[in-house]
Amino acid sequence: MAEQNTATEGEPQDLTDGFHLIIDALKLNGFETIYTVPGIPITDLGRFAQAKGMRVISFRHEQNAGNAAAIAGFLSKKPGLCLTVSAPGFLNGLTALANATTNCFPMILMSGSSERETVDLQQGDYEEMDQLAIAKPLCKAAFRILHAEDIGCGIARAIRAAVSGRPGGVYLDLPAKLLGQTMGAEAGRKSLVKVIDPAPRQIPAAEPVARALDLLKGAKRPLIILGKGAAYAQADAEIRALVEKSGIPYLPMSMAKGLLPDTHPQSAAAARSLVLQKSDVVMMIGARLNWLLSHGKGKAWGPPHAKRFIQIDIEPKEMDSNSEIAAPVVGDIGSCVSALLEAMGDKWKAPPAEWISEVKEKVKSNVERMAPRLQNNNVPMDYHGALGALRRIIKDRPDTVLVNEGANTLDFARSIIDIYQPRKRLDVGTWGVMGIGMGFAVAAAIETGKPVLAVEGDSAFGFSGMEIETICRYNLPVCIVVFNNNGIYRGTDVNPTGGADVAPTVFVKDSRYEKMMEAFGGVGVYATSPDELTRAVVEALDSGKPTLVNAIIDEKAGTESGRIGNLNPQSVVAKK
Ligand code: OXT
Ligand code: ADP
Ligand code: MG
Repeated sequence: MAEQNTATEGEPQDLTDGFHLIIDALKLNGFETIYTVPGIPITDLGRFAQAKGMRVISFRHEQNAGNAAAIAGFLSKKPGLCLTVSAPGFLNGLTALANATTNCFPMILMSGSSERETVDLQQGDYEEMDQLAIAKPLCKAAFRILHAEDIGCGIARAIRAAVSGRPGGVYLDLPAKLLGQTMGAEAGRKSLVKVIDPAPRQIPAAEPVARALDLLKGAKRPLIILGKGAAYAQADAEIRALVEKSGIPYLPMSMAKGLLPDTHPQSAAAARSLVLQKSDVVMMIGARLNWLLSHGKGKAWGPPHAKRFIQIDIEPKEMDSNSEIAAPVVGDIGSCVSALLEAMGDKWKAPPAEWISEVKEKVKSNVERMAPRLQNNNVPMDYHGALGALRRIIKDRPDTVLVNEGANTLDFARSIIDIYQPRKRLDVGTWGVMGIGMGFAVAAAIETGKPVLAVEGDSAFGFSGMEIETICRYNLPVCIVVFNNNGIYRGTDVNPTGGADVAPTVFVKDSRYEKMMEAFGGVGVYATSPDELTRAVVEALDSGKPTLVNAIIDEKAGTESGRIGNLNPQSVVAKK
């Protein structure tokens, strides 16, 4: 890192600077990859990081770099790093930072910024913005480093804030002046901090564990819900052991699918409504009672106050946030699940046989009802025909990472494509946000080294579609399937006035998305039937070549907002 300063009087002194101290601090703490868009004042930071052996993945838009960092955090349990320029680049990255925080993914957004003196007097600097103030309410913590000697401490604080307790996003403000600041190389080296035990285990006390087990023991119709916190925790063997030892049916939230294979005999995924309605004691492991679980009350949950909840979560404030939690177990999931397993002993009694068989019956009938639809070879394809083909491919290649966004494309894929391994399904998460697709796909390929299949609604794809150039540039094994139904939800809406503008949900009909991929040297395929789709995807996964399959879906097949149309407010004025 050192340069010689010969300008000073006397003995020449080895110097370092802000750029190099940041890189050294990151490397000291085991960071290997930065997701970024270069520009003033951080271009050289990316260059030097690459020169020092870090992987610097350069995107076409910061939101996608930020989404890549966020999902890298989810997959690795270490903060993902995103590096942006000031004001507009920072703001572009901020959506991803806020989304990461909402989803409890650890990431650090590092943005270059203008000089404090000019920003604070609002004198109109290049890309002037008080970024720290803007970031603060949207993330877990926000820090600014003003002096080179504080870089070690600043990065250590960012790491701890991102991964300890409930994980989330952290903003780190890097004023341009900091990057060029110099200090003695030896003093600089000593100022760096290696973070020891960044996410300490949080072991639950015996009492809450016993309380939870008492409740579970007395249950007639128990249910376990696994959320993405359980997937994040990487306590896969313990969680599986707990589910299997308890004999209790479990419901995976979408990103917890695969924690146990979806074909597991205790999976109640295909009996969702029934188990929510009829269960009497529900144990959530790394899942919140937010909108995705109807806040733990209302019609979906059966008669009011008939349920008792056990919740395992690292965040004590989560308890009672939506419904009363009869048995809170606060701690990290690995420790809590191990403690439960131990306290269960060897004589744990399986839940009543009537409950198990009721759930199994429902699963069987839902699965059987769906099965024939998944075999259809209709042209144009419907969601079942197309996703049936992809389901068979994933079954044969269970280590493929599935990225999924859209409305109908998302909702049908969630229930149709079985997942067999933990953290192999990445999707729109807590906000239902469109635009995660290509960022997640890039990071999934880089972080896991496994093939990636991104199943994208045509609208969803558009939010990050330019990153197919990034995928081609880094030659990543990503196969994108665009479910092209000519628009948002459906392609059939019409402008009621008969005017020249099409309806707001409708796109250019029969768009040739595959040609975009060809423009960058990737493989483009136009697929009109499940057979053609199968051939194209199998070939892509075999070859590892960046591929985009334009899958033509019947434009009438979808429904408004997929499975969540009920969330659309009703107009008091009748639709014409
Ligand atoms: O038990 P029952 O009988 O109920 O049956 C259930 C299961 O038991 C059963 N099941 C099975 N049966 C048989 N076999 C198997 N294996 C099986 N597995 C399950 O199936 C049913 C359903 O099961 P599921 O899915 O588990 O249950 P359910 O009831 O759906 O679960 C409830 C939820 C809430 C947990 C679930 O629905 C869920 O997770 N939903 C997430 C929804 C979501 O987040 N959607 C995305 C947002 S929509 C909208 O906002 C969009 N926008 C606006 C926009 C956004 N989002 N972001 C930004 C930045 N800007 C704008 C846009 C623009 S979507 C969108 C684009 C859409 O267009 P596209 O072209 O991209 O996509 P297309 O629609 O395809 O055109
Ligand atoms: P889902 O959308 O799958 O239901 P959520 O994002 O709502 O999942 O919930 C995830 C929960 O997991 C959060 O409340 C978070 O605090 C918790 N969590 C994340 N990591 C851990 C961990 N290592 N130990 C315990 N709880 C965790
Ligand atoms: Mg669509």
